[in-house]
This record gives sequence, structure tokens and C-alpha cells, in this order.
Amino acid sequence: MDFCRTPFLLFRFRNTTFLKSKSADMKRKYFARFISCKNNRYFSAIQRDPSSVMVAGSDGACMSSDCSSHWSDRFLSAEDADVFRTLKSDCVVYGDFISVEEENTLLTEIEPYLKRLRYEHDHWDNAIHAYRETERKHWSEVNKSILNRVKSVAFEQTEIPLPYTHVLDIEKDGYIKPHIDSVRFCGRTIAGLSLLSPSVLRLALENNKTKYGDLLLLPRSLYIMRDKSRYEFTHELLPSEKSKFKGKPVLRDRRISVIQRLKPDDEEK
Ligand SMILES: O=C(O)CCC(=O)C(=O)O
Repeated sequence: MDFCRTPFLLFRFRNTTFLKSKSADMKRKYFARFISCKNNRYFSAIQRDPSSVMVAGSDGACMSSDCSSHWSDRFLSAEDADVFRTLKSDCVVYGDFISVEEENTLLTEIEPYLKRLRYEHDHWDNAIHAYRETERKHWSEVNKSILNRVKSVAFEQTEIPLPYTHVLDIEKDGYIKPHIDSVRFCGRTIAGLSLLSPSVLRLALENNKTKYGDLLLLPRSLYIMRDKSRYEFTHELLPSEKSKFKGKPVLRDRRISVIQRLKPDDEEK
């Protein structure tokens, strides 16, 4: 049996890390391999921080079975254990945060405004390619209640959101280059609903771009980036040809995001 090709599960119960597999023989092999991984970063991450062991847990986080490739859960994937842990604690993706009907009511309100705008292409200094955008302060009652739901999940009661919601429409071939939102315009939290198309948002450590994690943003999902993930990681929306999640292509099409942000920190009080 090829160990590296056979999945195993690690899980934590009452302060003990368990290894789960289908047969005693497999368990012996897995355990041997597990021990032999003792000094690698994944094992030490597990030992240092029991909460990072969530394999097959309720959120489906897992360590790859070859002890070398990546950490992932349903919507987050990272090769580096520390990056995984930071992103796991400071950002979150909720799949199906809104229903298909709610997606449609948002689109019905947004589309007439967007259609009046032309997509912007090929400006060398643009952080975003093939996009159009608008900001909205006033929304229909039904959409206001959707946006309030986002706020109640993303922001603390004492925090003050920016009054305008940012709507960004990216063509099938569009993408967003790595950047960090300016602290002059935005506080510690960014919350975005993704509409229409799946996409991959990459968060890379600003001071070491080889260390990154990917968020899978399915239509109708909500992502929230706070604190380290917002200040210490750049974020970028990958172009179609690079859009992969856990090695599988993510077919990109036109995507609209509806983004709410907190007021800049020095404006909060
Ligand atoms: O479209 C998104 O979800 C991200 C937008 C973004 O990166 C930005 O506006 O700074």
C-alpha cells in the first residue's frame, strides 16, 4: 500500500491526538509514518496548539496525508502550517451566506447602475483589471436587511462601518493584483459577499510572498478578513488561468463583490 496516497484522519478528543484509519495494518503503517513526521512543522504545529488539529472536525480541516503538502478546510488552503493557523483565526468564509433569491435581489438593485459604466482595462497602474465599480449608501429595505446581516456577523456592535458599500464587478478575464487596503480608508475588518462566479482570493504574507493561503469564494458566500489577515497579508483575486483550489481548477466568470468595511481606526471614536 502506498502510504502517501492513502488518506488518514487526525483528530483531537479530550486533549489527545488520534489517528484514524480503516484497518489495523493501515493504522500501524500510518502511525509509523506519523511518528516519522514528528519533527516536521505539521507535527510541531499540532503539538504546540491543540486547537489547530481539526482534521475531520466539524469544519473539515485536514492535514494532507503525505505529511508535506498542505493544510486545508472547506474554503481555506495553505501550504504553511503557521499561515493556515493565522488565516484560520483571522479570516472566515461562510458558504451560502445568502440564498439564490437574495443574490437576485442584490443583483436587481446593482445591475442598472453597473450597466451605465464601462469596464476599465489595461491601465498600467491599476490594481484591478477589467472591472467597474460603484459605491452605494442607500439600499432597498430587503437588501438593507441582507447587508445588516453581514454587518452583524462581521463587525462588533461597537465598531462603525463605512456608510458606503463598495460594489466591484470583474469581467471573466479580470483580476485584482496583490494589495493591502489602505489604513487611511478602512479599519480592521473587510467583509465581502461574492455573487455570480466562484473565484480564489489569495492572501500572501507581505514580508514573505512565498507564504500564502487561498480562500475559495463560491457564489453567495461571505468572506471576512480581520486583523493580521487584513494588515499583514496582501490579498488578490486570481486571474482565471491561475484560479485553482487544492489543485483543482476553479472556473471563473464575471464576478460581483459587495464589500463592507469598517471606518479607519483613527476615525472610529
Ligand atoms: O472583490 C473582492 O472581494 C476584493 C476586492 C478588493 O480586493 C478591494 O476592493 O480591495
